[in-house]
Amino acid sequence: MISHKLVLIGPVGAGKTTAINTLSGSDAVSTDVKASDITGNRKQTTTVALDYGQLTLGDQHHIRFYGAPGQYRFNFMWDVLTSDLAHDANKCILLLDNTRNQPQRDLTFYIDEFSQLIQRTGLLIGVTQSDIRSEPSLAHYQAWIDELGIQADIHFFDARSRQSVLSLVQHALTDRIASDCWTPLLEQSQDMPILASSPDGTPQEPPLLMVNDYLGDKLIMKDSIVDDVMTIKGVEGAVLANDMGDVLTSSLDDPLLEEYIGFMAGMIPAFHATTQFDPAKSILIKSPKGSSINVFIEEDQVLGIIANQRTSARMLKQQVEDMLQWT
Ligand SMILES: Nc1nc2c(ncn2[C@@H]2O[C@H](COP(=O)(O)OP(=O)(O)OP(=O)(O)O)[C@@H](O)[C@H]2O)c(=O)[nH]1
Ligand SMILES: [Mg+2]
Repeated sequence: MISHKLVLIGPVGAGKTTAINTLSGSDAVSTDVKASDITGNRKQTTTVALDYGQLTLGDQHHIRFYGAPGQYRFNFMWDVLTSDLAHDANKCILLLDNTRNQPQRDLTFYIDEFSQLIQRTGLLIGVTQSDIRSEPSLAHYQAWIDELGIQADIHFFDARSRQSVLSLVQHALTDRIASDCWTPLLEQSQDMPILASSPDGTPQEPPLLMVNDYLGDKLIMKDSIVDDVMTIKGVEGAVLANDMGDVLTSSLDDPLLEEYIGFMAGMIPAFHATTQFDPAKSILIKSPKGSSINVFIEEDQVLGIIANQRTSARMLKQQVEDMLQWT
């Protein structure tokens, strides 16, 4: 029996747990808990440790699947997966969700976070939810990976359909498993219905999903982001301002700090106009009180977050981006 290992990575809701569950059924091990954060807008559960599943092809091939949690706050498991459990993986599969606001940012973020693993294994990209929103297209994804100088095949697929997941896995192991080994499994799964239950087997209510039109790289922050951000552990205050430096919404009771963030927001367009640098996307400053000020810039909006120093800017940014999905 020849063993193969695949690692599934990608953002919250991309379908890592669903894909492994679709393949392995009741044998799959998942560590999902009820989503208590913004993820709950999209689906009932989220992975906190990892997913595990396996598949056997006749008496020749045994495939193990490891799924990472999507949320950055559980990224200690990313290290465990890449340096231990799945350090000898044969391929890394990046799953993306076509209904998220910024699939390109997701793509860049996960390729960067898992760059060492990807260098060893190569990369395959599977994009779910294209039945809900067809844009961005495969051509968009191709252009983005070309820009990153990465080689990867890209496929739309549905993590709830066994046949669809099997053909993705077949692509991932195309240089290791002959295509005729897949025929019996693919034929058996032809008439299988789309999976409609959550990883623990309970029937799943389809979430009422509001999907925005695809806006390219534009991201719009609503006033409610300030209240949402305040629920993140380690966050002490948040301010939404425009690029003129006007404070739009704030949770701060420190007018000086508010003014300071507004001032920085107002500086940004002038800074772009007078330098040849690319527009800054984020700025991190240590505040006089020993916390850090994280400023995220989105076109004509600026979100300032005061957080304690143990909170990493990278984690904050990803959690904020998750909060801007599916609202
Ligand atoms: N409409 C549609 N739904 C899909 C498709 N693929 C997966 N889903 C649904 O999308 C959701 C994916 O959720 P999970 O599998 O928990 O996502 P995950 O990647 O494990 O997320 P985290 O563990 O939170 O990082 C489930 O509700 C699936 O039923 C697809 O192609 N189309
Ligand atoms: Mg999961």
